[in-house]
Amino acid sequence: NEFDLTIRNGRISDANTTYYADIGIKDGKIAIIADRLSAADSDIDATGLWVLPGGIDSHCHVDERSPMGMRVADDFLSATTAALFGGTTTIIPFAVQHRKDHLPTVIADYKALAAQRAVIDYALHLIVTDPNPDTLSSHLPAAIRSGITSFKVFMTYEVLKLTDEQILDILELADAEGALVMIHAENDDMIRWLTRKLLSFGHTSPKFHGVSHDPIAEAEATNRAVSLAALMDVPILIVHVSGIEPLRIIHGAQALGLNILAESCPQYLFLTAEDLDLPGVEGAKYCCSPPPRDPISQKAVWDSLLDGTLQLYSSDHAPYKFDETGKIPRGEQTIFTEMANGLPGIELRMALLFSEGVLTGRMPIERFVALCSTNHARTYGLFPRKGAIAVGSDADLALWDPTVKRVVRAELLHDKAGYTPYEGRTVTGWPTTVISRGRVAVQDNRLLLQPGDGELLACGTPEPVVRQRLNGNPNSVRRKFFT
Ligand code: DUC
Ligand code: ZN
Ligand code: ZN
Ligand code: ZN
Repeated sequence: NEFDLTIRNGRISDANTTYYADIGIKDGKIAIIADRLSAADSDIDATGLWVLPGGIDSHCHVDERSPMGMRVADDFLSATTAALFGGTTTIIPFAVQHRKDHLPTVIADYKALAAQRAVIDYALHLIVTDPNPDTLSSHLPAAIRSGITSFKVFMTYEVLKLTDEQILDILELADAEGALVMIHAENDDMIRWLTRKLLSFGHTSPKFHGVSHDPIAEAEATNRAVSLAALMDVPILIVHVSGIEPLRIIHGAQALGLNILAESCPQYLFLTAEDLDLPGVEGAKYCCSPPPRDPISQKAVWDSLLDGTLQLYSSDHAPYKFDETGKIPRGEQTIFTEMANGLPGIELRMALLFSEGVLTGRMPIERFVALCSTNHARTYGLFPRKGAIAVGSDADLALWDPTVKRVVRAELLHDKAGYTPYEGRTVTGWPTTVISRGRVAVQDNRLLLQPGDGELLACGTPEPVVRQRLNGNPNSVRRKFFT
């Protein structure tokens, strides 16, 4: 047979359409999609299964130091293994420049960590905390040319945040060099003021993390980020949008024709502030920034994923062990300002949405594929190599069994956090077979790939940057006078 692997009798969905066909794979790529193929020596009967593009998780933290100096629990082996078991075949984590770090060294070190351990393909974003002249004039342009075409900037956290003026510099550079800027939008001063007042009243338990990160602080910074983007007439991506207040601002900016992209994550669909209000430090298991909100915000995130206000659904996997080494540095004595900010979610990201969105009839399967895979590939310049079931695309596929029921247990997951905020939930539907570049990667609950099998992907120019604005800001001072 002319193919290395055939997948037959499956129900295929991409971001646009659903149909029944057979797939022939050769040299890691999809070679043919046809009504009927004869079986290759290696053949999978996908009768009853849904054949989807492998997921792309474009927001996850792997082998990274947190703003407070803690280290995330996952390295590239555990993170990519967990991703793979959950149907994700590409991840895009962050190489972090801490202040004073020499950017080329940061990137080289991070690539070395990944190359030894990743089992699936990965690309990289940068986190830029020190946009000094060297970084702006030579290191970032070089990084972009090498295939790192997106970077995240923070408006909060003392050790990470940029001033508005620095963000304008970054936006200008991104526009000139063809990169996409991702923004963590929360008002740092509001959070600090609220935190100080809460502590002075003796409010130290985990739930006050949520109180200190008020949605107004997120909405204000979102509006400011949108304003900076409008001034420059440059696209931006607002990451981890938590609820209705920032969504109103994003929706309004999009209605004006500004190219504002936005992402949300499982914690904003499936958790609320009440989860942070568990006895003792149990609530720390649900501590992330921005924090989970209320049912009104949950519904706003659902609606925005469906209507296109949000284009991306990522995990924001930021796993910290629930002990003194990670999440709660002083054990039972830990106060909310010391808890690590971040949740594990790389393995369950898609299964939660598949179960609660697709199988309940709330979300069309094609929208699920767009939100979990295709839109990530387009947004970060990996399409159509990734995120598509098409001739010539990488054979990264997940075969979902929509009848499997699983009770979520931390010990069944493959990340190293050791707990899951979704413990005890039942999900229906699971990717029982996963294929990475034509190799069967997970089958019968076994990992069939080796550390180092994953490859570094060079990202092209992000599609929102290529396509530029809808009508943009025709009055942008910069467009008029500085170009
Ligand atoms: N931002 C993230 O993107 N992840 C974890 C914590 C944070 O503040
Ligand atoms: Zn230098
Ligand atoms: Zn963030
Ligand atoms: Zn994150």
